[in-house]
Amino acid sequence: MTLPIVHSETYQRHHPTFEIGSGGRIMPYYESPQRAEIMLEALRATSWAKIVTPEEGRHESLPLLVHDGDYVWFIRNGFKEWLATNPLLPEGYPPTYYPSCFPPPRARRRLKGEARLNAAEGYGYYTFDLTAPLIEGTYEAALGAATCAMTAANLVLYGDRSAYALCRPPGHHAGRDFSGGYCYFNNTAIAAKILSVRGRVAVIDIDYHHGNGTQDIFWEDDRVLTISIHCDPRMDYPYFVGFADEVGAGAGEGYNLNIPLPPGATGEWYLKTLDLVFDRIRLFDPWALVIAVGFDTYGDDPISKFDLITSDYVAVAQRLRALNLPTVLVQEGGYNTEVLGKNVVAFLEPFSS
Ligand code: OKP
Ligand code: ZN
Repeated sequence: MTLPIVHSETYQRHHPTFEIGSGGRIMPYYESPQRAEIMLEALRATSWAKIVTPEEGRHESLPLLVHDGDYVWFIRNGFKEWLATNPLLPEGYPPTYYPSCFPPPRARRRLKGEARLNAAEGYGYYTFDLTAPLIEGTYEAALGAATCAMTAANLVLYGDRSAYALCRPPGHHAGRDFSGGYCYFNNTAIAAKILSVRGRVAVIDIDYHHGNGTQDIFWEDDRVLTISIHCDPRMDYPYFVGFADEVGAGAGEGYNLNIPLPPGATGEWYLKTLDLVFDRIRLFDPWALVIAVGFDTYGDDPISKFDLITSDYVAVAQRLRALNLPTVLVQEGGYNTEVLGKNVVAFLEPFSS
């Protein structure tokens, strides 16, 4: 009865001070280091969690498995280059690179690979909202999270039945060449890509928000089936993507499945939806499963509008476990720090046997 929990302390290097919320309100950054601390503490207190340190070394080519080189370059160097331009820094918080200009529709194709030349504003090319700023430790933390996902994937490749990566910052909004929604490198996609060396892999994203980055990365891929159950984008973030008619393209047509649910969705509703998804997964016949785990589907999450309770996570996990596939679990969202501990324990326990 054990489950490897892969965790790296480097997440602490990423701690933006504030976020710009609805109505332009300045609020504390919801995706805080505290989230990981709380989940780790709760897991440590169980009998079955086996805390594992990530594989040693700086795996700097890892993000290139799923992201473009110019994008990775920017996440790695953009902050330093920006700081060297001596930007006007507001007082009272550490230097934080928020772009102030974004490419208008259809203009983006022009600057591919050249956006980096403008150190002061180039980041506007690479990020689609204002929740993924670059600070001094962002790259290190994002690389650390990617390394945790890789380590969990390798454990499963080499015979563990399941492994969990306690990733922070999260990754499922990060696409081939964009960040956003607290995400920089797509940890879930990295795990899936690694597992795909052995055959077909299914990704199921149960975070409250659409996994638009994962969808983007595997859009034309028929080897990785991407499925996301999330709040209807007409009603919540990421607003412009995540609709049911987005099914993939080229060879990947039919290998992306979006299931939007209305705000207020309960555990009962959620479980019924899961059953539908299982038919698609069985038909695809993958050798392994990657679960992008979010606890922001919880009723009292501060930024979300679903209505799940802790026992629902047990039921969801039991069903996913019953698929009987080697499984990598990758942490995404969940922002109610009062309940993150009990929810992560409830969800992971079925995977410990
Ligand atoms: C990341 B993940 C709060 C707005 C928050 C960004 C949400 C990112 C969610 N006022 N907007 O999928 O949990
Ligand atoms: Zn989320």
